[in-house]
Amino acid sequence: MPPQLPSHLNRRQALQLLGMSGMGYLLSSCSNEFTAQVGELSDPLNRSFGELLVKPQQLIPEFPKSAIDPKALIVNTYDTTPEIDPDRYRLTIDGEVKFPIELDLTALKQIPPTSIIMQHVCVEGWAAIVQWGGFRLRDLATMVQPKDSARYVLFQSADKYTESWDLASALHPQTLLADRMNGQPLPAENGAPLRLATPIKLGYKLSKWVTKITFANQIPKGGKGSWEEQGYEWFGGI
Ligand SMILES: Nc1nc2c(c(=O)[nH]1)N[C@H]1C(S)=C(S)[C@@H](COP(=O)(O)O)O[C@H]1N2
Ligand SMILES: [Mo]
Repeated sequence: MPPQLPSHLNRRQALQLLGMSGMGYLLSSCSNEFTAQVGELSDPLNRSFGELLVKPQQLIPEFPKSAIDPKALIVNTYDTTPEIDPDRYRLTIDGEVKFPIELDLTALKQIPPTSIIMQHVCVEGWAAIVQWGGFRLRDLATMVQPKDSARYVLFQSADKYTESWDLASALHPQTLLADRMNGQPLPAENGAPLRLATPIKLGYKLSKWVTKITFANQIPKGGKGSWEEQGYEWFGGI
């Protein structure tokens, strides 16, 4: 795939958007709509990006560094580990967003880094405490500015694995796109160059080798997720 330039924004403009605070975003684009709804309680699934960005979300307590158990994490892959050339890797973000974009790893590395020590829980009966390093998915969302119509986030992976999430979970401050594991670069079998990590969802929701993120109004037929389409519960919350 030849490198493609972002369609609406150049990389610098897109990254500059990251400097914009959540409040700045609201004041600039949807203050009236938001203030009209302040105080109203509604199903988180019905909330827009602008509302969710400022809505306080409960944080899951982190584990101490001493709890990390590198041997407990079992590689659990649906098919095989895909081969990804980091120089040719691009992450596409599209769908119901104002600024669809395609970013290479150099651009992605400019997003402010963070990390979390959390428990990874696989429904197949194992769990592991892992430290994931990367950046917040909400920072990437701020760059592309999901439209009010965006309610779900769809993830595509290089191994054809698919996932679909509710917008609130995707924007949770502890939901990361990770490129580091236990203080080291993320190994290929664990999802390099980029995988999902969050303490609020089960292991099967945490796509490895993410190549495309689509903000959507609906989940397409057959698009709930690789395991969900075979009967796993969709929300996959912990
Ligand atoms: N792309 C992709 N992501 C995936 C999977 C997969 O097969 N393909 N397996 C899922 C499951 S069931 C689990 S438990 C975790 C396992 O992550 P790990 O292999 O890093 O332990 O990845 C999840 N993400
Ligand atoms: Mo799993």
